[in-house]
Amino acid sequence: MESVLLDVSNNVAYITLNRPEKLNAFNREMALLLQSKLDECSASAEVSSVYITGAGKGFSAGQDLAEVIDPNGPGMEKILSEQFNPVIRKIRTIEKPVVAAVNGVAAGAGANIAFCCDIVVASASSSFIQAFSKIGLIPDSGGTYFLPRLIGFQKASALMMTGEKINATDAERLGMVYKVFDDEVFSEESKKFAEALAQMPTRGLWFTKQALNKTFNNSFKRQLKLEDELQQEAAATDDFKEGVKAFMEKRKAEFKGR
Ligand code: LHQ
Repeated sequence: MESVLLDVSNNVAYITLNRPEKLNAFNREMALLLQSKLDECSASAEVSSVYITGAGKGFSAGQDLAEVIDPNGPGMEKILSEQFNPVIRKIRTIEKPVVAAVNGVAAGAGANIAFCCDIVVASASSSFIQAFSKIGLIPDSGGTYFLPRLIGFQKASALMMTGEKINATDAERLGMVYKVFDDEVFSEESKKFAEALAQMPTRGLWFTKQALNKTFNNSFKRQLKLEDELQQEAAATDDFKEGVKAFMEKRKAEFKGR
């Protein structure tokens, strides 16, 4: 079995991190495979949303620590530059919404991969740990960028320094997670969520993502300008025409993603 699985149905690319016996900790092969699966999702016209979850009881325990101390391993200098950072960049730049469906523990880079996704949903029994401080590392994989922006500097600072485990209810309350579903219905509900996104105007969602990608760095003035530019592009799509037409005709819109 591959360490990352990809299955496309109903216009959703279901990506499963698949090293359940290691709580889906990433070795080099797995990180590179996730990159190539994201590339496949990006290139496929059949894919309109991406759903990332973990096999078994965890989402991902971050970097496989056995590989870090393996003399034949990739070496510290490659783990971020070649393995995790490209994953984070691909998730932020893929022209489709990416849902992290956190089904269990998400630790270290595993948590921060979830936080860089467009929407994070979690099962009631899931948990989040900025595990890095416990082994003398700093939070990586975009964690120091996204987490303070999601939950505020103070709370991010505390979680990163203490390495405290946060349960799903608290994660939702803090703003790390959009929705929590009960364990019994998590798989079904989170998939329905990704399927609903796949039926939305894909280009419009991509323009929204582009605006959000810039929001933390742009001035107010530049952000208004960017909204104007992106809105012109959104208004030029067939989906916009169909959306307005369907509204006027009091029927459900049928979007084509273009
Ligand atoms: C693991 C792991 C794991 C290997 C569970 N590796 N086997 C960037 C730059 C360079 C270097 C390092 O990393 C990074 C990015 C990072 O992600 S750093 C942070 C790395 N992750 C961690 O420090 C988390 C380590 N794991 C844990 O603290 C616990 O496993 C958690 C709290 C996630 C879950 O605890 P439990 O539910 O009690 O499960 P467990 O500890 O029993 O784990 C189950 C198995 O998975 C076990 O294997 P075994 O053969 O004994 O059954 C663990 O050894 C293995 N595993 N995480 N990261």
